[in-house]
Amino acid sequence: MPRNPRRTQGLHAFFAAYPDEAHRQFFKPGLNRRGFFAGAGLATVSGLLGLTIPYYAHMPRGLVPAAFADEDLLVGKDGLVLLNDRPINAETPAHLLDDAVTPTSRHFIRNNGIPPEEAGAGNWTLRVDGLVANPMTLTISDLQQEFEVVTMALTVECGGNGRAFFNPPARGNQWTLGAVACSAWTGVRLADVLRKAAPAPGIVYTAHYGADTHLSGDPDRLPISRGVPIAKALTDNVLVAFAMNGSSLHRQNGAPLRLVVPGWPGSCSQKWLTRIELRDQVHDGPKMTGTSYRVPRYPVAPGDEVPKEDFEIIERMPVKSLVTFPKHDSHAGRSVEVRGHAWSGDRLVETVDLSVDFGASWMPVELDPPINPGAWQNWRRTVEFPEAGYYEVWARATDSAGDMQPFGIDWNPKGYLNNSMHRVALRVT
Ligand SMILES: Nc1nc2c(c(=O)[nH]1)N[C@H]1C(S)=C(S)[C@@H](COP(=O)(O)O)O[C@H]1N2
Ligand SMILES: [Mo]
Repeated sequence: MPRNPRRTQGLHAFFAAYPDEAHRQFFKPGLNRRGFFAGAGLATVSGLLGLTIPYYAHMPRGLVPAAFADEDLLVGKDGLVLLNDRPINAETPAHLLDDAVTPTSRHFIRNNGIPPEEAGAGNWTLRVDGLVANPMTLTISDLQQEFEVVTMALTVECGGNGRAFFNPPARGNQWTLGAVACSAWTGVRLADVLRKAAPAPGIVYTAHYGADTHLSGDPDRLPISRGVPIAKALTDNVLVAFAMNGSSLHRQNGAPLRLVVPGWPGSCSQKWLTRIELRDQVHDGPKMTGTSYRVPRYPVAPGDEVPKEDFEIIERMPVKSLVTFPKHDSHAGRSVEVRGHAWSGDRLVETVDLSVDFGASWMPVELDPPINPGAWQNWRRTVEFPEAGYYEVWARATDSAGDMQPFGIDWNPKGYLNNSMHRVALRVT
């Protein structure tokens, strides 16, 4: 039993593992006879709040006090909205994604299980095995010494980003817009690592394994283990990354080692990466099969039941854009620089158009090329509003294959791939 749970394992994990003890330690009456906080040096809730808790006896066992609900979980994050605390899932409001390259503090968190304890990079190893002539176990310094180290800004978007807008609703984290980011990742190319392992002929798929644990606590169950077709794995912007925006990875974003597979569902980018296995068949790990990260092969109507065998694995993420300025539902003058980002799986975005008259007319923006392949594209345009009033700014990207963002959602049962247009309300004064 840790004596100071806030230092050793975090409030939430402590409450989950030892609800009675957490309750006893945290909710005992705060002040002793002499007016000091009681608790023999333990951080009681009363002590932390500087207040007694008159109704402490009624606090349900195992419930983390709301005053601390976000604080402990989102250390090192800035302005993220917590969607779930077990596992931790938090998204970034669109206006906080305004930077060309996403700072670590604004990179969303999508966990399927419980991250490993804070791990030093020193002892971490990556095993590369399966159907290879030269299986390897590499430390992070082996990776740094044996392969070229590169830094690239790479877009990672959760397959379920936008799920909150599905109607009928789809189960799962109710992401709105902010399960996407484009941080600068430093690491080595997965292709270089795999080539050194000498894949056997007939390899078709990778399988990725991480050190996080299943919510059930069962050590034999993995929370998630996904893979990608070998051709994707050999693309030269797929990285085994040990740094993010010039520092070590954030603990919740996979420290000390993760994959970054830009343009494909974020689930391909295994965090806390410990092993990559090469296979002569499609991977069948947790969240690869059934309906996970899959969509029907054909368009379906909301509410349709779709047989499991008609689902296919999501590969590239669809064309999409985000307005990061102005902030949704804000006030502005008559002249506004509207800006944001656009991306489309492994394709280029060719145009982004804006409408401020509910789609009656569209105007092109100034659109940058990606700063490297796999980065989102930044765009901007100054918009003049004819008079004061309520407006909506709509943004619509079109990619190199002619795919354009839809106005409405292409509905699917699990709520993936919502790339409908972003609409921002604006009060022009
Ligand atoms: N080991 C492990 N890797 C993982 C996950 C996870 O739960 N465990 N979640 C995946 C999913 S679904 C997404 S969208 C991305 C999110 O990366 P982030 O949390 O760094 O934003 O990580 C992926 N990698
Ligand atoms: Mo995801």
